[in-house]
Amino acid sequence: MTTNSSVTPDVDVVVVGAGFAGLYALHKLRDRMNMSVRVFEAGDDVGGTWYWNRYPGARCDIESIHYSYSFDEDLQQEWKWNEKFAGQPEILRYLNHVADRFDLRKSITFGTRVIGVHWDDENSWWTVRTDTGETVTARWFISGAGNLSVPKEPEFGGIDNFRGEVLLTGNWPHEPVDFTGRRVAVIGTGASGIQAIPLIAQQAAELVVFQRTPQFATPLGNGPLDPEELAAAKKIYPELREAARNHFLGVPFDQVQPSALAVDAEERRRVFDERWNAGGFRLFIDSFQDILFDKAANDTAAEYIRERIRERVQDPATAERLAPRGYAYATKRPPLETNYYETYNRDNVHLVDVKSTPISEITETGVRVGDRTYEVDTIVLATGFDAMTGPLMAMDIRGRNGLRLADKWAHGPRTYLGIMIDEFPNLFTITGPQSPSVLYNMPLAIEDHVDFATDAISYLREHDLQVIEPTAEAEADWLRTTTEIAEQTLLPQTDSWYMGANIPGKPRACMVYLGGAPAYRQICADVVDGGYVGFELS
Ligand code: N01
Repeated sequence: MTTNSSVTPDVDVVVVGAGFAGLYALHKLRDRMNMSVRVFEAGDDVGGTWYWNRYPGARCDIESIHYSYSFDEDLQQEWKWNEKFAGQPEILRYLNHVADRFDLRKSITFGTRVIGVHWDDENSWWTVRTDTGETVTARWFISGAGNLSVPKEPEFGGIDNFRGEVLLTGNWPHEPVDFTGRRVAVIGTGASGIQAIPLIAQQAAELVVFQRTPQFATPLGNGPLDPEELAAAKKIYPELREAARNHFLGVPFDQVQPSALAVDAEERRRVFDERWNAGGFRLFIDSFQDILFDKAANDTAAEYIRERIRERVQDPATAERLAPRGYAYATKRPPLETNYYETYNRDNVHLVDVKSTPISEITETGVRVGDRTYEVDTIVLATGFDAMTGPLMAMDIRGRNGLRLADKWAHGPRTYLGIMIDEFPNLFTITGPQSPSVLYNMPLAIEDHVDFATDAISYLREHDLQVIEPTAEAEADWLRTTTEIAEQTLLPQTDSWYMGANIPGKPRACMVYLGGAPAYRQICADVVDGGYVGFELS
């Protein structure tokens, strides 16, 4: 490795993205570590996920008290959440507040997409190119490009032929969309579709929902956040954060019982009812510990949810079509809902099953399924994302000797700890594939990863070093570890974006570390305490 230390790059660090990850990384590097930083953001303002996903009903399904930054005590004390589960506008206001409070915008170049990230072997730095023609060199590169930021291309064609309006949940217009009097198609019933459908149904003249796989959706349980509850939480915020970080999902739940099979049917029902009524992710993560691991335990939760769906949907045939079968609960990311099932009791809402007969194409006037065309004025695509790897692949990242990340990951992602990649030195993937990421409360997952990256940078600087890179061996071990843990769960048996299985041709591989946030955090702490075990520093 030849490092020409007499020349310096344009900046110390380039960061991609101005969502939760990019904003915190910028603040930490620039304001706390006094480093030079450029941030590039494709959107015209801050917010990331919460900038793009403005569809009706877009809302976080982790409680607002917990789904927020913990890095600054004054910040967490001064911000007042209005709802138990914050809607997209409230979270976007929060992120704008953070940007203003720490004067972050001046270091961010908006409306600019990174289209090339190439390692310079001679100088040991990254050369970053943007779609506006700018080239910047940086010693370190931090991707805060998100996990669910590249929309999936649907399998059916013809969208360009449609004469009406096509809307994408993940890239929603900034002006409110008025569906009054319109015939609307929603394609997709994941978390986004399930949030949008009840609100679109209230306005549209007619709504046709195209469902491929029914979901195990459970109640969100939203409402105004009692100011007294918020004040009480703020008094113990540091303890709440600590408890959250020590929980599998990054929320301070503490009612979980060991096994759904160790109790009788009556007790199981009591636990499920209580968690169902309390809302949020409690049924999934705070009922019985073996739900994600044991099919028989999982079946008890799945049957419970099917029963509750049947109670809420008046037409038995529609209820059966909405009842998920053939895969285990929570092996697709479980959506949380408000009035979703009741929406199908409305006369203006129709459910079309496109599992057995898929959508063949979009025509000039509507959605074609088999020999029928559903004529509509507006099509809403809630068809999901090229999750986890898509945002990284989209930047044309090339490591040592020009190795393309797309080639390195041709058979699935390979990382060490989900944050660094062998042959891609000094590049940090915040909440990257094979880290807990989407199965951990995101702001906390992001803070942990940004802290890991910035601590590593500080360590290098303190030791007069410039480059950190995982060893091939550590990376191979991590792949083995994440795969072995995944195989102990039910997740690999289901086609989901967790497995890369929502995109035709994408390699099937588990995209998340399933050992839980506390175990993962301990592993990372041990790596650091051991002097960056599994990394080469130079
Ligand atoms: O995307 P999805 P999403 N024909 O991939 C269907 C997070 N999120 O945007 O299941 C017909 O889950 C597809 O069907 P199938 C959260 O992590 C969080 O809804 O592949 N249908 C599925 O029903 C979530 O998991 C919140 O058979 C087609 C849907 O489209 C993630 O983002 C809110 C199809 C896609 O569902 C992604 O959610 C929203 C086709 N050709 C999102 N192609 C919070 O509350 C796809 N589908 C925080």
